[in-house]
Amino acid sequence: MLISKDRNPRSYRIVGPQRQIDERDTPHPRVDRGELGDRLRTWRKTIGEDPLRRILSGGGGGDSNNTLSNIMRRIPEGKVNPNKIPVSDPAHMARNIKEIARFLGADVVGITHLDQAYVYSHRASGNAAAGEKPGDPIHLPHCYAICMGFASDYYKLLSNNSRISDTEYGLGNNHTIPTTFMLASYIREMGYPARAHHYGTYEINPIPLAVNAGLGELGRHGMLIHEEYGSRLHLSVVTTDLPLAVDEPVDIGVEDFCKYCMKCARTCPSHSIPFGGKEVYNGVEKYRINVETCYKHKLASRGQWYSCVICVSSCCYNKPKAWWHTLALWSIKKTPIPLRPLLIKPLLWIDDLFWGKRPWRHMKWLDYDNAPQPVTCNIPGCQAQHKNLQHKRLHPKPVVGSTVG
Ligand code: B12
Ligand code: SF4
Ligand code: SF4
Repeated sequence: MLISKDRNPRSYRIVGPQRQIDERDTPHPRVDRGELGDRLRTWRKTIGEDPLRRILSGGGGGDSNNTLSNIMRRIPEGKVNPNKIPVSDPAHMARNIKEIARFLGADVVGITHLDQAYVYSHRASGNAAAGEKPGDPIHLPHCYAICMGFASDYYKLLSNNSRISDTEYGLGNNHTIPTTFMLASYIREMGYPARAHHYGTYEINPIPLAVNAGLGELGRHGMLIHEEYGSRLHLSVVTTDLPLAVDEPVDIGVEDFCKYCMKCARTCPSHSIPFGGKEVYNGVEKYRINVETCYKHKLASRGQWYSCVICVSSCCYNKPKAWWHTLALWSIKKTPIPLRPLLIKPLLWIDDLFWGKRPWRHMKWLDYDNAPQPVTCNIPGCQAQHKNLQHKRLHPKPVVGSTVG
């Protein structure tokens, strides 16, 4: 059991000891073992009829050497250069490292202490070239976590759920790989140990680390929300012993917004996002989605898409870069916390008015077109008249104050 150093972020609270999570108990390995049902296990193995999907995420039918993340899972990390560059000013080094991370491709960067509570206890998959086997205990004694975010295109995600939003989401995952790999290599060449945690391989949970590093706050939908990019931000981390000054968590009003907004909960097609308050799980009080129903919603795609991104697109923080978005965020941050609801309620009304209660756009790109299609049911013998997959009644929003914790 580990006691985390409380950094007082507003979007979560440490209320007890935390145990490290075994990566084998996280959702993908559980699905691969069939614990969420045979249909989902088969789906994960066989989906992949689109070539873009196959290069971006792997999947059945493709050559794994055509998928960057699969290749990266098989290579060992480079050696640490024996000639260590001395660091006399960790704050100066932190500024340099952030500049390099941005130069190498990250959109946002923050640094925090590596809290062992967010390091997996055991690995789920092996890497023979690095001498790592599935089930091996993870030993990651580094002091710092350099957390990076890679933004996706706002409009492509608005085509949710479609092949277009899939490719944008898949590309974002892949964008994390080269930058994270190069930053870890750079630090090793400076003479300090460093490990890259990206879409190809993780030994840590990036979300709590990114919250602690000040990249944003944890939203009701369970993801990190950044003030400019919302949650259309893919996360990666480099852990290291290079001496660095750390950042503080930020307050961008997510805690207050999520109490009243609930747009993600209203639009989630699988009812996986809570309307109610936070809950305590593994020593942390935070919002918690129903991971199983969210994962199983993939079966509803009937081959038309792969990754649901509705909660990302719905979130009011997820907007294209514009002066009015910056102004709204600035006003929230400057308003004293007790007065924020007075500002949030009109902002939510404006959000629904201009961006819709269920943000979505018709889009054509390459030969893809996300216009609603009549659904062809793939359940043998099914006679039901299915509506198209975009058509959905919103879940009613409960009366504010009755269930919010
Ligand atoms: C398995 C997985 C999935 C599964 C299960 C969903 C889930 N939320 O766990 C499926 C395939 C359904 C999925 C869906 C999605 N995912 Co996903 N997923 C992962 C993965 C690989 C592991 C997550 C995990 O272990 N969950 C199991 C347990 C830990 O979940 P939990 O107890 O509910 O805790 C969640 C949060 O509360 C938080 N958390 C856990 N402990 C603590 C402690 C503290 C203090 C805090 C603050 C937070 C925190 O992390 C968990 C992940 O959401 C991570 C990458 C990674 N290595 O972590 C990406 C990741 C969480 N997914 C991501 C995204 C973008 C998505 C989707 C939008 C796209 C998609 N369809 O694939 C949806 C959004 C669903 C949602 N609302 O969360 C991003 C989130 C980025 C962000 N800005 O926060 C991640 C980080 C990948 C990345 N590299 O960027 N995902
Ligand atoms: S990814 Fe889709 S199904 Fe999962 S929580 Fe978000 S909106 Fe709901
Ligand atoms: S949609 Fe609203 S409730 Fe959901 S995470 Fe975003 S701000 Fe919070």
